[in-house]
Amino acid sequence: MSKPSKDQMLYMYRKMIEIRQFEEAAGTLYQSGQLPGFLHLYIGEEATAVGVCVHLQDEDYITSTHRGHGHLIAKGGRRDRMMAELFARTTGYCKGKGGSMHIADKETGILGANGVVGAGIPLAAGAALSAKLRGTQQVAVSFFGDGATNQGIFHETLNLAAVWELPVVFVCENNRFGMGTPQSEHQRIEDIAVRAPSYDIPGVTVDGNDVLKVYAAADEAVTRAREGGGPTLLNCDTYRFRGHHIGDPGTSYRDREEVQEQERQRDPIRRLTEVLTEEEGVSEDELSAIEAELAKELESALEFAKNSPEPLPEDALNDLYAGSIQP
Ligand SMILES: Cc1ncc(C[n+]2csc(CCOP(=O)(O)OP(=O)(O)O)c2C)c(N)n1
Repeated sequence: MSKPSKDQMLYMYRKMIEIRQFEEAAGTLYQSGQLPGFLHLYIGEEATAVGVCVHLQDEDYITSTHRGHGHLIAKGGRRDRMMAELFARTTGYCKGKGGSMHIADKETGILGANGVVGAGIPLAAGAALSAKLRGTQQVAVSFFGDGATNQGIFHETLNLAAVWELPVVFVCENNRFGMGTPQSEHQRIEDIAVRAPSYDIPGVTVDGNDVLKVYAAADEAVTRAREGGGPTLLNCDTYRFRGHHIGDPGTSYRDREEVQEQERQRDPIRRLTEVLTEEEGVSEDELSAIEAELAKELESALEFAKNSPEPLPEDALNDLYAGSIQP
């Protein structure tokens, strides 16, 4: 099992903190009525995005979901431009017209968050096909939830990606629920990796809240894709600490005690903190300094977003269609 260096662990710690801080701030802003649109928080699932994206280069691609902020930050998305997008400002990644569920950035290979469940899966395969035809070493990664693995497009894409041996990694984030439906009520299987052998590709399940386990499994899957070995289904067992979206108290389909237990036992940031302090000789002070530095950076991101202009009504139809729109 490959193990990250201490520097890589510190990098992953930083990224998980960046995500957690962003999500906590977004939640507070939304609840105080400052953000338009919808919000699905990724809190508790940070290790999956970070443990996978640490293996990707700028030129590699990801496709994301409605719960996408963590994937985007892990892939190199900037928190100031993401926050500006959430505030619907012109400095946002989509000039304020996309919002949380549509953030995309060609420069960093972010092919988009996506409000349609499962819709990012074939986009990643398409990007992987393009890389293969162009003869580059690029890899595409698709993130999606357990609910998305019941969509027809999941099966069609895995089949074709296997047949064409595409450089793609399918990353399922099994956070145990599809909206208010527990996994046991939407599919008979528990281990989603068992779907991989039907397409003759490797399927691996790891503890998605242990960034070191995700790191090792993703290392293998990304290397396989990059070296021409075709796709992998990587199933990360995780847990959503918050409601499905910001307005969901999450009390009708799971017990408060279950959530508290998960938070106590499986917080991915706390787990990496323990490894860093107990095994890698990093002091609590060093970690607190990283947190403080990132909190300051987030403050600037918020200022940037709030002080940015709103889109003008006359620009409403610009950037929506290929080519220019004549009035
Ligand atoms: C095609 C489609 N069907 C239904 C919905 C409504 N919907 C939004 S999120 C969601 C649940 C998705 O669950 P999962 O894929 O497990 O992701 P999670 O929310 O758990 O991260 C559903 C059904 C949708 N957005 N798109």
